[in-house]
Amino acid sequence: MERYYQPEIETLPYEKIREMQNEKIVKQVKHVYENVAYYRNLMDEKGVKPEDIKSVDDIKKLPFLSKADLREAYPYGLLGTDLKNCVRIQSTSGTTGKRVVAFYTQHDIDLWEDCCARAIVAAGGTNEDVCHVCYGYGLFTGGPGLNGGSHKVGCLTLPMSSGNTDRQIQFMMDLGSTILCCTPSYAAYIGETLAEKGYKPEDNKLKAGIFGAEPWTEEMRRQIEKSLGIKAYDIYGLTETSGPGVAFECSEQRGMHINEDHFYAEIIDPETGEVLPEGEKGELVFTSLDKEAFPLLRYRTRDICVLTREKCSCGRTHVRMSKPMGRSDDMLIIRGVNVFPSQIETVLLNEGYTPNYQIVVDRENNSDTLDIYVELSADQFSDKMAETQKREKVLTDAMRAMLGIGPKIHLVAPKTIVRSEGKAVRVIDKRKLHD
Ligand code: DLL
Repeated sequence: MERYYQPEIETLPYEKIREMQNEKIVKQVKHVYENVAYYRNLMDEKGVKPEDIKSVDDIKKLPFLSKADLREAYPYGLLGTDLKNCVRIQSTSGTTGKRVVAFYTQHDIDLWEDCCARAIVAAGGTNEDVCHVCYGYGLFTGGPGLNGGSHKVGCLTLPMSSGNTDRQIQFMMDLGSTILCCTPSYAAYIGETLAEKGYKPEDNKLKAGIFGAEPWTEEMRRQIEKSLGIKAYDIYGLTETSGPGVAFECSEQRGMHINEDHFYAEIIDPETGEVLPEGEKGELVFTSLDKEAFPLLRYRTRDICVLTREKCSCGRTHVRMSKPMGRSDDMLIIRGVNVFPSQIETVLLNEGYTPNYQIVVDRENNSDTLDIYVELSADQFSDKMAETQKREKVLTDAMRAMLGIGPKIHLVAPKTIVRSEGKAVRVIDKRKLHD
């Protein structure tokens, strides 16, 4: 039996969701126009007044916001309410340029935690669960978001934060964690470490994992599910819209339901900005319908995906987004060919390798180079040169078939690629350093 955290909203017929969105958007645009000078200027420049927005169909008249706007308006320029009404900030994990700082009123935190609670219940969570949160706590939204959602569901919450894998495992085994929340790359690392310590998948009490914050493939999902003996659910979100829980997977595991009562989603052509019809691939754009402190309208996420309104067997009526196929700015253009790191991950896992790899792109003699470092497991490792060369050749051919270009494969010894405790850094693009 499918369970919901807020069944009256999660299974609301689409027409009713639409009515709710229409009411909220009128109020929200007025709120932003009156309180956020930065956005008011953008609307004035475009000649749009709050009265022009009568329903979500009119959202397309509004100007976009991008990361560049957030930088320009940093830190307070997009604040939608008096600072005295704000109770929290969170910030992006970005390492370059100015970080994004998002503000929250108590109302904003409540709605965000509700979204996370919906995700936990969709993964089978109840007040009998032990929810082990090892997303980072602090400025990153992962830990605080899932922590709040877990409290709302009534789970026993373990606020582990990331790192110290031995301690994670000790608590997990001693306290009988049943739901694991972390990045997929960290989940894979926990699985690997459990196996090294001699535990079998059935030795732990975990039943589900809620993994997101970075791209991961279906092959990675299967690998994690096997190594931990769980069902692995995807969760999506970004600091700019609140954090994790903007969208989450249900038992069907075919796309993530977007919490449409709070976030209106559009797919646009990233080049022209034109809104694309349902089912077409493009850049995901969000309008927050009822956030008070950081009410972004038409925020361009740079995440590329597809939306579908096809009926879902779980009974939820909210639109589903496909797994983001990498950010538009993550896509590598190598010798003129578009390469997504996820394609590389798919080939590696299908060919029986571990998810420990690193992609290095560089430029030599005016031509791009693509090197993929792939770690061998202990049983794959061989000190016979001929055997390693043969493996490298097979993998190079499989990559060429998928990518359209041939990379240089380097098979490296077990435990030589650094493990990630948060978002994994898979790609090093050295061309950016030379430019
Ligand atoms: O990563 C929020 C989050 C925390 C989501 C925990 C899920 C779980 P940011 O650090 O602002 O926020 O990064 C947001 O991460 O635009 C995507 O490119 C990427 N991302 C987030 N979730 C997924 C996912 C958090 N499930 C950026 N699949 C987003 C692929 C994801 N990419």
